[in-house]
Amino acid sequence: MKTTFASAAVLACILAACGGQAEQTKAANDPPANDSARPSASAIQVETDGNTVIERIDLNGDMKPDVFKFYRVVDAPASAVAGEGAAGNVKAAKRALIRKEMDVNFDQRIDIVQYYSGDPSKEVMIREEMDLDFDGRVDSTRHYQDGHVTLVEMDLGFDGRTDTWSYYQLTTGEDGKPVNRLIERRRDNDGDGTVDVWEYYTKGELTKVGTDTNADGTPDQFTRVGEKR
Ligand SMILES: [Ca+2]
Ligand SMILES: [Ca+2]
Ligand SMILES: [Ca+2]
Ligand SMILES: [Ca+2]
Repeated sequence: MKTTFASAAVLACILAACGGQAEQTKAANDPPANDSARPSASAIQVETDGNTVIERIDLNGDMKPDVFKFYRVVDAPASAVAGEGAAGNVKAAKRALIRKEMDVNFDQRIDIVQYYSGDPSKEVMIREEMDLDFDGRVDSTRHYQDGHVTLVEMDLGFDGRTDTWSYYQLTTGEDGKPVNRLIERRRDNDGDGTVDVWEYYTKGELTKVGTDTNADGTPDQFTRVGEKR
């Protein structure tokens, strides 16, 4: 739990330092202007490999890249693909972010991988994998749809096996505004790879717990909880 909290703090810090994805994309194309918050031009290396553009960004100034961004080139003018004068009057190649890899604790090992889908400047994250305890194994996978998280898979036991699945649903709140809420959480408490406990949430609160007493993989006994009214 301590590790998780620490890495979350590091993560928040890095994300803030990175800025939005639009700003990053822009920073690579623009001359190093007056914005000192951005990584300097020398901190960003751009490489073209076939139809993919790879951007390497050094955030902590040790000359080793910590963020890797992979783009799919869309309708590229020949000059831009060849890496010649994307500046000036030549229109730069359109490119769509497809993957972003981050080393948030600067140990040269990737800790966060984000996957994107969509056309240039309309990219949306579809999945995010995180190694929360920096041992090289993914502990959390978040799945997104239309910008909202739908499922979070967690390895809270940090043994390399998913033990917690949280399902979310976009719904309308009491104030009429859209709200993305936890609706169900499944847990594998004994770590054998199968779910033992099903938690059901209503309006974000735990209302029912199901357990599997005959080991057939589905809940058969239910307990209502938190009945206040
Ligand atoms: Ca670095
Ligand atoms: Ca790392
Ligand atoms: Ca891990
Ligand atoms: Ca189990």
